[in-house]
Amino acid sequence: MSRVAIVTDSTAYIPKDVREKHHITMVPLNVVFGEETYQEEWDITTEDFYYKMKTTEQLPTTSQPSIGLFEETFRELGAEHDEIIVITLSSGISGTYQTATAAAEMYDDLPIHIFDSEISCMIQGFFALEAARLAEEGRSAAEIMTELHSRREKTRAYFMADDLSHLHRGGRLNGAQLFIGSMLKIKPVLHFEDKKIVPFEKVRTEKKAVARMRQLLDEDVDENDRVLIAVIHGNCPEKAEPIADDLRSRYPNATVYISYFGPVIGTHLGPGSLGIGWMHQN
Ligand code: MYR
Repeated sequence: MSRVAIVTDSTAYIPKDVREKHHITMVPLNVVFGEETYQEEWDITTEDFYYKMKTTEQLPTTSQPSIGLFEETFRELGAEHDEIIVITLSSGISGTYQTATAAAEMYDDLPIHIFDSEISCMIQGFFALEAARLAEEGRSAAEIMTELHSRREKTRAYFMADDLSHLHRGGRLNGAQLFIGSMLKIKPVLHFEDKKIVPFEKVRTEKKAVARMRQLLDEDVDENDRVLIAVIHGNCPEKAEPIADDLRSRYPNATVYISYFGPVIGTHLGPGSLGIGWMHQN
């Protein structure tokens, strides 16, 4: 039986106890305030990050994990596994996928497969949890990779930023150049297209953006579907909780999680952001 190790990066925001339970290894990205670099979760909590963002004049930036950190992780896991699968945030918004690929090419002791989730946050986490479940069943890395590719077709996420200037400043908003002046004043619904973030629809208020995201979910998910849903927030659980409660009663066979935009993603979305993402399970 093949022993497959599952690795994901910190932007999946899978809580530590859940990762430990499912033997998922996490490699952190970095958030940088001035001269200080913090590996998220290891050196800075989400709570401290949002406090710092509010109280520090200089806004943060982010960077991918070093190639050395991936190599070290592969070496450690290589001692007890036959293959490794790494699940990264979208290669269209971060160099993490490329760095993991370069590290894998330099390490030839065992096969390493890199999966581009083409998304991020808890939705990326759903891929890691699914991979871990299959690895626990004894499935090979090739079988797990096939399943992950098929799941990617059944995965959606929409989100909005309370203040779009963070995404604009970090250069992660595509296809909006012509509209950016007017867009900064509204709350467009965003999504991923070809691995990049693009506006999905221009909506004027947060209330309408949330209603639109709900409607998109309703259109794609039938009442009795088995589906994983995440309601994700940037330091505003009070906005996410009622949405999640409502979804739990509307979709009895769904598993609905409340998750968060941690430091790295929070740098680009800012506080007050909201997202809804889902993955069909059959
Ligand atoms: C890096 O510096 O490599 C990390 C860059 C991260 C960019 C994040 C942009 C926002 C992503 C929002 C994802 C929402 C998923 C529901």
